[in-house]
Amino acid sequence: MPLRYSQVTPREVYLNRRRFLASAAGLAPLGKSPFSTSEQPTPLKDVTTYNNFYEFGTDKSQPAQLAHTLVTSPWSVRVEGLVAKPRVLDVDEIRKLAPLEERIYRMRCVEGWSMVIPWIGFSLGELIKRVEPLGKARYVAFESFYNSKQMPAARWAGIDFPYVEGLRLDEALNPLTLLCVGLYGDLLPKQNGAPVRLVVPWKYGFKSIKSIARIRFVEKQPPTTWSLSNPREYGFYSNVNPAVDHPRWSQAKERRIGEFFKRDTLPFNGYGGHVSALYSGLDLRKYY
Ligand SMILES: Nc1nc2c(c(=O)[nH]1)N[C@H]1C(S)=C(S)[C@@H](COP(=O)(O)O)O[C@H]1N2
Ligand SMILES: [Mo]
Repeated sequence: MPLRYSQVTPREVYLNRRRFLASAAGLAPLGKSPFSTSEQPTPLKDVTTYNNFYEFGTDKSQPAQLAHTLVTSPWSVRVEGLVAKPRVLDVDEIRKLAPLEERIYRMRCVEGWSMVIPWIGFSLGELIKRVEPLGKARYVAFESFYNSKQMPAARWAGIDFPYVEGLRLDEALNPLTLLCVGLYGDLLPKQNGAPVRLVVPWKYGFKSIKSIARIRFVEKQPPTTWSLSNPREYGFYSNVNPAVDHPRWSQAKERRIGEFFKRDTLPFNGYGGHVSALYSGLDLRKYY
């Protein structure tokens, strides 16, 4: 098997290259995060060519080929609902809200594959505290940008758009929940959800909504795309759980992209130490 760039490049050289790209992209300075895994990141090529982004087709190779039609500038995100200070933020304002960090997270797709990705962003809580949620706000609803002209393949995807997701407010405030503007030292590629997305590493990948246009604070549990389209198979919580099989396949193991043998899937994708307290008293079989 040929060696990959990331495997033959000394770690220092590739970290410097990333720091260079980051400052070129206006992303510097980059702090390092204590939340990062020390596992080997999945090669950039795989991270950017093996994607789920149904707005650009249901085949995992399609987003890399089709997402160039997404117009990411200008871009604004409406932050609204049950907050004292609703705001419309453009991407530059978002990037400057808090110091950017590199966070190397494990990602686990509900389909049974996983990756390790060096994301760039900051905790979503940094944005949340600036809009001052009201006492009645218990959930956060997220909505992706949708435009049928920029996303012509969406009409064959079999799900409704705009793509919507949601978190309980305490999940959204957990420091692991990342508001993400880049990966591998550079701005987010369009197929990975440019210019701003969510990354929720203890939940199945579909909770990590891409290309966000709207963030709304609400009282009741908001609808989510996959539970709307198939409630028998996908619930609101969707915490990674090797003990609860998907109705059509086991979730006990996963294939790390680039590896041959399967690995055991970990409860909460290995992040239980940070998040399991969020679910004490909740039956995770019922609330899947
Ligand atoms: N708007 C939108 N966000 C989305 C999706 C999508 O189809 N549309 N797919 C989800 C799924 S199923 C996964 S596994 C991750 C994949 O993110 P990645 O391509 O950056 O690895 O994005 C999630 N976010
Ligand atoms: Mo996924």
